[in-house]
Amino acid sequence: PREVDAEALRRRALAALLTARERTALLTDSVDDDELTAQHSPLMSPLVWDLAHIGNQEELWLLRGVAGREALRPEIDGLYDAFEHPRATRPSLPLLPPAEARAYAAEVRGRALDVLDGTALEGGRPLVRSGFAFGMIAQHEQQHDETMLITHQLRSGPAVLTAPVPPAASDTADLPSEVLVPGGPFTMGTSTEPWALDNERPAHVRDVPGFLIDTTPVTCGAFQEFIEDGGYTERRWWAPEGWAMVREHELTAPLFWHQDAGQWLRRRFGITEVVPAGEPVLHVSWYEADAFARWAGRRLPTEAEWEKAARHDPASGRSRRYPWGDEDPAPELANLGQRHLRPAPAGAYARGGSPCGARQLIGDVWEWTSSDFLPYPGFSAFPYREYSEVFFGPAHKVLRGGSFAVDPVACRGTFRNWDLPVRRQIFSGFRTARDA
Ligand code: AVJ
Ligand code: FE
Repeated sequence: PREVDAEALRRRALAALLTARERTALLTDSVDDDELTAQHSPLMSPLVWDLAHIGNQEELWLLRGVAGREALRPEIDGLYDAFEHPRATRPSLPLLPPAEARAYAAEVRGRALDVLDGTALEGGRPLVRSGFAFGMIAQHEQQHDETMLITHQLRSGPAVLTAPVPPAASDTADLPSEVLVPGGPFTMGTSTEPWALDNERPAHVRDVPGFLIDTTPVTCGAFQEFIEDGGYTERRWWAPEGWAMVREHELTAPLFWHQDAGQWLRRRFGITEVVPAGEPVLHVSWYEADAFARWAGRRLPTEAEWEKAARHDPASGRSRRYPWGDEDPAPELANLGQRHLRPAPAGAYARGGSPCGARQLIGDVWEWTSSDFLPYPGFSAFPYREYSEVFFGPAHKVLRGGSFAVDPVACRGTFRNWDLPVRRQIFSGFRTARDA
């Protein structure tokens, strides 16, 4: 059985790497070289930077770090170091042109697959045990694929990406607007998920007092009520920094929305459409989510509340890998993997619901929580401080659950994302909560 397990691990790692590269190819082959090297927003890198950065991280972390191979192109390391060059400055760097960036990423990948072939994944060094290093590389690439999809959303010009519409809401007749999660301890984080990143570890018990949480993410329709009730013009709903942001940038609605003849429209991957009232709201900052919640007489859930709603099974007392159980995500359970280029309507994915009755905790939109990004008790940076540790602190807020744009390999009940509270180009939404 040990050999079978090792073979299964290898297949899983290989599949994750291939899936990621297919997505990267789609996102970078769907625009011409001019668009690959252009900067579509000062918030984002040129797509060609992401492409070579994916290859460079794979070279640094896997080829040099794990396999001890000699550097392929050490002279480009600095160009693709995210800490050395802020995004806004990347277009002015002497980046590899598109053909070279593609060839470099492909060369690195060929060698990485050789390393995968020749490495024992069972037992062994912590870095390669259960294929962790390969899983981490696949997750890193998929995270950049989500970043590149954000760049696609920010680019102007006609649509180049298409996807089928997501499933409709179902079995919503008796769906309550909020569900109760009774107070008591639950297990947060994981010590067993093989590809969990350092910030998700270790598993630890948290006592969470009872609370109620929205059954689904907050919809565009609900957010329009906030707007129409003067949400963006009344200081009392806003955190001071949020109010300053509203005033400075004259915000009146989520990013990509505009009004025409009294109707709210939005731009989504190159098309303009009526804002769909029943769909989870997207492209809101933490400050907008926080203000909406205050206006609604509610609050954002804490990160621990979110995870308890998503994972705690009161029948067994244990925490599930996902809201629906321990099985990996599938198309009927959650909207992930860029299969659809938008969230599904609130109330979709009845089969993906959690034990407390909440839906769409995984997939559709990243959900802002009220919590700062902080280490769990017993945290230790692995394998590099730069993945999570340098971002801990009050500057970053935690987002949970993953969006339609994130691949299943980089999304699970314990997965933690973080960003600045002003960010709204990301695929972010939220749900609200209140004390029981
Ligand atoms: C976890 C999404 C915040 O994009 O900055 C990519 C992921 N880390 N390359 C980011 C990441 C290094 C990270 N987030
Ligand atoms: Fe990166």
